[in-house]
Amino acid sequence: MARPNDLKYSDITPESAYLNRRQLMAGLVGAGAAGAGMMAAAGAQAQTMPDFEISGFDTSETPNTFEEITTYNNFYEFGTDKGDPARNAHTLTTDPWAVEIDGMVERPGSYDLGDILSKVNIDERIYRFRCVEAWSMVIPWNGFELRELLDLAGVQPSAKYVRFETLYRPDEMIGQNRAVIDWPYVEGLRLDEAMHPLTIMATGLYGKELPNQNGAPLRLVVPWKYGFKSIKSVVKITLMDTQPENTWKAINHREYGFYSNVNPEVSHPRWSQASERRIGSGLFAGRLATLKFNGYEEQVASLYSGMDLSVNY
Ligand SMILES: Nc1nc2c(c(=O)[nH]1)N[C@H]1C(S)=C(S)[C@@H](COP(=O)(O)O)O[C@H]1N2
Ligand SMILES: [Mo]
Repeated sequence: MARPNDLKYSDITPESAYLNRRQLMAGLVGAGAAGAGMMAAAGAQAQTMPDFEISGFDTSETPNTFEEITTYNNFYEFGTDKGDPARNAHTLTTDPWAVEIDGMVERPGSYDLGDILSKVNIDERIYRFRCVEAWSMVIPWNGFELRELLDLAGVQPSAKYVRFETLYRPDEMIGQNRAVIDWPYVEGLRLDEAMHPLTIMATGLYGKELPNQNGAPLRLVVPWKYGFKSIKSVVKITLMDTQPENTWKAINHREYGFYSNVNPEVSHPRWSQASERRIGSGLFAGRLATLKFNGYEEQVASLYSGMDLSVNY
């Protein structure tokens, strides 16, 4: 399937033209045998599953609208209601921006974002996105593989984990003036998860610059994990040999773990994870069956072979 490579900030694609292209591609896919595998995998839940396939990096599902993706958010630095980030995040200054990379790397230091962007390959990824709260979207990201950034810094052989930290700037992030969580928001990945080609640093949406409420100017996206792993507005990356703390696990380790892989078979202590509510009024909106590793089982299950996923949730 043809897909654009090296999409840059400057390659602005009007959303309507973009959707038409996507729908055309989805139509072409539908004419073939595609989708059968996913339908079979969904088994008894097939009736509630849209007919889609994940080909290469992209899902053929209709993306959520720009409006939906940018007005229904979790970004506690700007408030805890879903509409707060869209209302409040305009106060954030995202230029200049730099990422400090330290710990077990060959070339520690402050990496200017503009400089990073001149050295990596910006790509388009249409990913499924599943929040631990059991809502989901389909999001057309622009971004680059995290491993490209880690390679710029040169990961030392002793490193086993990657820690990420969000900006702490209460003057510009109104929610940080309340102790809702222990700021700054932090997250972590095992090194092999961080180096996986599905793991990206997003810099845009729909070919436009990433809106502040979605984690501008640079946010992690790990599509097979619950949304809270996808930390926003990253300013610091540390390579370590021990498992880093992550914010939601620190808040409540019984309810939120380090791995946080999407898994319909492992319930949250207060709700089932077997299904999800697709945001929006699109064709596939409504209650859908949740898929193991959020539909990316084929690509990532081998990372967890031999692990008990109900213990390592
Ligand atoms: N710094 C930071 N990153 C964050 C969050 C947050 O509150 N602060 N919320 C997380 C959660 S719970 C989700 S579901 C996603 C939401 O991303 P979206 O608003 O772009 O859909 O961001 C994640 N990253
Ligand atoms: Mo979330």
